[in-house]
Parts: sequence; structure tokens; C-alpha cells
Amino acid sequence: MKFSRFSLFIAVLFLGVSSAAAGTAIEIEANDTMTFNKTSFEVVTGQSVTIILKNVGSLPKAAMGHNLVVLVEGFTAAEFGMKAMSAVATEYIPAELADKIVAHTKLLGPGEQDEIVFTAPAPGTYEFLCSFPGHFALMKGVMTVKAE
Ligand SMILES: [Cu+2]
Repeated sequence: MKFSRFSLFIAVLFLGVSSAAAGTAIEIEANDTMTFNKTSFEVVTGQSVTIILKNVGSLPKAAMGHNLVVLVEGFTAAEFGMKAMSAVATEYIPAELADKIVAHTKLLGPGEQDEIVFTAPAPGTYEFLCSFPGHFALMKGVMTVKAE
């Protein structure tokens, strides 16, 4: 009797641990009309977040490449997008803005996809964008991080 109660306790403990550590996956598509099919999503602070970005378009990467950059709280898609335009050599991820980025995918050509994994930061709202020149006007959104 004592032993089975203990087993139950262990099982509950495991369940608790696994649900706390359970991650979430968000799939977002980018297309030739310069849009993300998802412009907002919610996660829980401390949660492991996987973002899968798919470029479902067919235009060449040099004309219609897409990435997804999640910014730190308070830094806007417009600010990042303006500064990213000239960062051709680093695929529109300016080295000087490294501390403004929570996570980013690589730049994707047609039919490509990339996956990024990060831990959801403190509760708040975080803008994300595609930093390919000019795209941030349409390709942006908000990640909301909720408290546990
Ligand atoms: Cu784009």
C-alpha cells in the first residue's frame, strides 16, 4: 500500500514536470504577396517555443525572400526594418542589432523552411517581422507572452 502510494506520487510528479516543460510549436507561412498567414500568437513565459517558418511562395529569394525576426520588448518592427534594409551581407540581420533580437530564422527562398527554438521571455508583447527590405510594412505581428 505504501509503495503504490509512492508510485502514484512519482507519477504525479512526472506529469507535473512534463507539463511545465511542455513546449509549443507555431507554424507560420510567408508568401509571394508579402504576408504572414499568422500575425499574432500567444505563449507562456518560460515555455519552449518552436517557430516553423515556411516560404510557400515561388518567386526567387532575391526578389521575395522571407525571414522571421522576433524582437525584444519595446523594439519595433519599423525600427528594425528600417535598419535592416542595408544589411544585405548578413541577409538583413544587422550585426549591431543583435541585442534587439530574441530569435530569428534564416532568409528563405521559395519552398524553403526553417525552425527556431527559444525560451519564451518575460510576460509582455514582442513584435516580429520579416526584415527583407520593405516587407516589414506588411509582414509583422505580435507575440504575446503570458504569465504562468
Ligand atoms: Cu518577407
